[in-house]
Amino acid sequence: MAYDQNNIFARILRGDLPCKKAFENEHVLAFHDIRPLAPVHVLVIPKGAYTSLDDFHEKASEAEQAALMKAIGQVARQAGVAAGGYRVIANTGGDGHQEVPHLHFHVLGGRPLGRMIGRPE
Ligand code: DGP
Repeated sequence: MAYDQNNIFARILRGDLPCKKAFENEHVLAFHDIRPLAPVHVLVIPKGAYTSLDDFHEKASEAEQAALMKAIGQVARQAGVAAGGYRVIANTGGDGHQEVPHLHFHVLGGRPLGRMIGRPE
């Protein structure tokens, strides 16, 4: 899938749309989800134009890949959920119900999150 330069997270990265920033470095931006599903719900994204995890693994540098992984841990610690536990989710593609076509990790915590996914109906 070609990268859509006008997806919402690309616009946030360009500064065209506001976000409530949680963390930033050279390769990564993290900000609070606009529709939080838990007391802590932060989205961690690479600054590079990658649609999905596959795209990221194929094209991103080692430095970008390491920075994203490290940032997820930093965000969890900074948000105060590292000790109590949290969940990291990367919805990917159609079956994964990915809404925004820019790679992002959801970091969720601050309450018991229940089982990973519901059973199919
Ligand atoms: P996903 O289904 O994994 O692609 O989830 C996309 C998430 O992005 C969803 O939880 C809501 C969030 N989101 C959508 N638009 C915006 C926005 O403009 N700002 C912020 N902060 N989050 C957004």
